[in-house]
Amino acid sequence: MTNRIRTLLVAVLFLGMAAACGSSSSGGSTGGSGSGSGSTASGNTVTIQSFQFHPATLTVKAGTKVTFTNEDGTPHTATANPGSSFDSGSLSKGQSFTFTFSKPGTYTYICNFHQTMKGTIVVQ
Ligand SMILES: [Cu+2]
Repeated sequence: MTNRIRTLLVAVLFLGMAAACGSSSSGGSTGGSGSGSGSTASGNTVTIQSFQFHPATLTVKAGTKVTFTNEDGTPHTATANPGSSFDSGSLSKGQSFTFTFSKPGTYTYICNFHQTMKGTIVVQ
């Protein structure tokens, strides 16, 4: 009886250690390969999806027209914050807003409805 319990305990401990090792190693490998699809990108479009701006940081050259498109069923905005350089107003699903960034600088913006949504446009 006692031996059986001890065997069970050892088995449980062993399984627990194996599980811990497995999860830590797989987490490390996904972190490494995931860097390729980082949130910084070039181009001239920002997609609003799943309550996030994609890419979170977009780098463009001065004079670039940037288009923000909402793909969520929920209305969102792209609103300069701090500052008042641009404001898309409420964008329903499928609607987009285009703004020309003519002056170099770093423009941070939020969604007025969900102020935890943050994005950055870097104008070079
Ligand atoms: Cu929003």
